[in-house]
Amino acid sequence: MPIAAEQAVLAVDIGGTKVAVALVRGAEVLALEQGRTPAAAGPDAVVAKVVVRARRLLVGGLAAPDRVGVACAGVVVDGRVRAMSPELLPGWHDYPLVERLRAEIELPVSALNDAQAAALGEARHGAGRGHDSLLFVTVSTGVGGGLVLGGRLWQGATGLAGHVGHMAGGELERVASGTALERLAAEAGHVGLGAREVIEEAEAGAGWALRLVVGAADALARALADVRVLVDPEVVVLGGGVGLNAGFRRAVVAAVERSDPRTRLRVVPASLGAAAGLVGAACWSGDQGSPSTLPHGEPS
Ligand code: BMX
Repeated sequence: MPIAAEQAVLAVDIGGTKVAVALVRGAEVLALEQGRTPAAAGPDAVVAKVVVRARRLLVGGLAAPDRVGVACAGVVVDGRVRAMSPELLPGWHDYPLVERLRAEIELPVSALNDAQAAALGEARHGAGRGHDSLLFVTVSTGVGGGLVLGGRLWQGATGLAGHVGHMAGGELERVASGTALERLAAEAGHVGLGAREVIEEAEAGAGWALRLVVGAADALARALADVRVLVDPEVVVLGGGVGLNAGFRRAVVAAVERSDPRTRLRVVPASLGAAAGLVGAACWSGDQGSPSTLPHGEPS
């Protein structure tokens, strides 16, 4: 008997820097529309961007998705988003993201934190396949994370689980995020450089840049040691715009190698790359069957 083709999902990934909307089937991104997040303009402006891109994909007719899966930075509970790092997504206090999207796109919508989504994506289709447990870490605008334990995404009692950037009072995000590298470089007199340039400078041997990148990598290695002590996952999958940078990854691997072997974790790159959140959001939407996520209270 022929096996029915897996249904496509309209997947959305809202980060502090980039908004991506895609048609996803399994681990395959069939079509992608992305651009900068109008973060400073607030959540309604971000949703408007998502809707424009979604409509473009839907009229493209490449696939007819039957649902929407959203990965969004911030703590996401019951379709509502609260920023943990309000400076990265201003105005997201208790924002009804799912409700707003559902009003514009007549499909069932589900949402979860962006790094938790990426953890699920990598666990099912990426570098975490074959592992029972993993921590996904994104080093991007912020530093986020997601835990898969016993093969299941662990969001915690209130959706906060995995927010590694906020461990130890937020020290990791303050020194290791892309935003932090940019800010610290400016403070060291190198104004206008992005995280990528700072890493390039470090690789070229500039002492000031090396101090920043090694400082970021060491802070990440310390956080990973704490995660090992607390949950002892099999592997750490590193992603995000900065996390996927080869120079940054080398610095992280070196920092982990310098750390105490008793609490060391193995770090591997996200094999889905920048699509991890989209693929994970699509997986998550497939796992949700709640009628409350259907438009206008339609029965499932
Ligand atoms: C911050 C926090 C996390 C998010 C992480 C990575 C907000 C807005 N963000 O720690 O929820 O997962 O950044 O986000 O509270 P990104 O924007 O760098 O992808």
